[in-house]
Amino acid sequence: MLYGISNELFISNVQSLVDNESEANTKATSSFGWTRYHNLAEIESWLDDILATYPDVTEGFVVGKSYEGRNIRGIKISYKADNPGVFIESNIHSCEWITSATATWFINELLSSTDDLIRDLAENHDWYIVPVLNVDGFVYTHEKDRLWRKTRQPSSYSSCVGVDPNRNYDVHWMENGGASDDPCEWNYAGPHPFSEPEVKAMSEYLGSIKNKVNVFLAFHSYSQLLLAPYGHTADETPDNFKDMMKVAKAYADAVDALPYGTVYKYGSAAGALYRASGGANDWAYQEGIKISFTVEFRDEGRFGFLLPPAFIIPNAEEALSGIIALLDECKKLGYLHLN
Ligand code: 0X9
Ligand code: ZN
Ligand code: ZN
Repeated sequence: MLYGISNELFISNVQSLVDNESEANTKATSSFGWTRYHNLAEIESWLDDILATYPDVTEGFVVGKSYEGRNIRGIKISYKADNPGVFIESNIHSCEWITSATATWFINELLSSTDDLIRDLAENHDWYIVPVLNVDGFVYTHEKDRLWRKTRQPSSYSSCVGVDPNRNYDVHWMENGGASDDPCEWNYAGPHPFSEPEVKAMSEYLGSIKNKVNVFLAFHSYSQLLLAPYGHTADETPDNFKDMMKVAKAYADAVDALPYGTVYKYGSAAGALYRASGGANDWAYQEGIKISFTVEFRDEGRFGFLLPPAFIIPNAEEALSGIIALLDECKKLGYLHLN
């Protein structure tokens, strides 16, 4: 999204959106589903249920601990040996609730759908999914400030709290004005690369399995974009950028074929959005994962981060169709080989 500007342009009364959202949340029953947004405790107990229901094909993992000491949890889904791997990082920006709602719906589909295409998708890839990476920020968005984006680690020299974790990876860190060195800014890169325990833990976890991962997707909102490397400059593109654009087009076309009329655009992060250094998908690419995207979900700014819960399932269906098409194209282009 276009930080600040589009918020003001499209959302004239953010508080009323926040109020509507929490009203929808209190009316709902306690059971898990995708008609409202859930807090971290609900997501974790749902994850426990899933792991208990599908013990033969799932495995819980812990990426590491957050600054405030919470576990960052993930799920691996594997139906057989020697599958290509797909890693999904979600909710690194804590206000982007649609990302974890989509990730949990997606996990549920992989495990419970009887549709042939989805069974193929589930059973012929190994899935590593982290529904909520920025756990401290996520709790903060539920309890204190709905639009909080950053981590919750205090600064040693400012009263402003938190770092933009998607500027904190050790990849062209702080280059070309792709992040801020001001702790009070929304895109503060942190005092040094990997200063945030969540980001450091993610890099170590992903680093430890990177040889098994062929595709990396970072779920974000909003703007309806697929963003390839790089974020720090538009003057340079990865050597397989053309392939990545084919893969992105396949995703966008698949979304376009659904009846919702949602349009996805694609390009490099710096080219199609803005300069943003130190991002997760650039880091994953640098580590050798050749298909590596930021996916910016709905919408285009009308609701922004406050996407009403009625859009969770449509958005998730778009992600599912998009990912099926994306992996299909990856396979055609030879990216789903074992390393
Ligand atoms: O600014 C970001 O981190 C992402 N947009 S968001 O509105 N969700 O904050 C875009 C990240 C683009 N990817 C890279 N810079 N690698
Ligand atoms: Zn550099
Ligand atoms: Zn984001």
